[in-house]
Amino acid sequence: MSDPVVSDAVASEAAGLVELAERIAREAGEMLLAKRPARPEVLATKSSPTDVVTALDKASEELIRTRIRQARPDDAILGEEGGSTGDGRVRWIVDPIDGTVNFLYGLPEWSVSIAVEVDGQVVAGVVNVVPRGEVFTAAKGAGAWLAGERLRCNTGVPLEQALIATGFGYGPGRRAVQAEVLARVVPRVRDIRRGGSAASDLCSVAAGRVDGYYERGPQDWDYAAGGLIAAEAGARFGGLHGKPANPGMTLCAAPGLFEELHALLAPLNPERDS
Ligand code: LIP
Repeated sequence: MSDPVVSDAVASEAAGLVELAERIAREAGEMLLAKRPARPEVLATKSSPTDVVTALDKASEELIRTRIRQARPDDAILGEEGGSTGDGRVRWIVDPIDGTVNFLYGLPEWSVSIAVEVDGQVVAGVVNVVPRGEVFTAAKGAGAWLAGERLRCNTGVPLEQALIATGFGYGPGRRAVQAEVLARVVPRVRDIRRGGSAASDLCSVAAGRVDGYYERGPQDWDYAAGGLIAAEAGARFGGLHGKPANPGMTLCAAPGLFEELHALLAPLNPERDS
């Protein structure tokens, strides 16, 4: 549930940033579709043997960084593969391929995610779910959109009727705790969906394709754009105990369901890895 009141200055800056981010996300998506081999190779692993990176993750981020530098050389950039560069009041938060394991296996649930922060506030978000040809966008105070349609999340859904998306990390300890938490969640909701891309899951909340989402572990680059898109579609997006969304835990659902999901999760102490 985004704070509807944004100054005209922020609104017009956000509109320009969304347009640029969308152009860049579409170009990166086209490059990935054109260059993805039948079975991409694993270039390296990161936090665990199953946390993989491909050459195209890096190529996508390099293309995105180049386009940002060409258009706005003074801006800062945080990217999943290249880390933090520059320091300006405007910061781009980039996931060149969110859902890399899906990309590796050829499952149609991966996305290019670009968010833009101004003075510490995310004001623009674009998630290009490339295999589906769907580009979700949002500008702060101006709503969330898909193919010219304004998005609204599902409201008035009680927990026991709710379809909930979630995900699992790359480390066995964290996965064991997430399975423990899931075992307590499953009997209390309609059903669970495991898409594999936090950015795309949050867009599914915005589009009413699921009623809610929660996950421990995704980083800024996984949820910044999707979180704004869901919030601009009327959902509440945050962490546990009043915190903003953070790698410790991210929750997203319409007001009412957000609180019910929080009441279910918080007592399970899910922000742990053993
Ligand atoms: C992915 C997240 C997803 C999570 C995966 C992975 P990546 O990001 O978007 O929600 O469940 O474990 O972290 O690694 O593909 O950028």
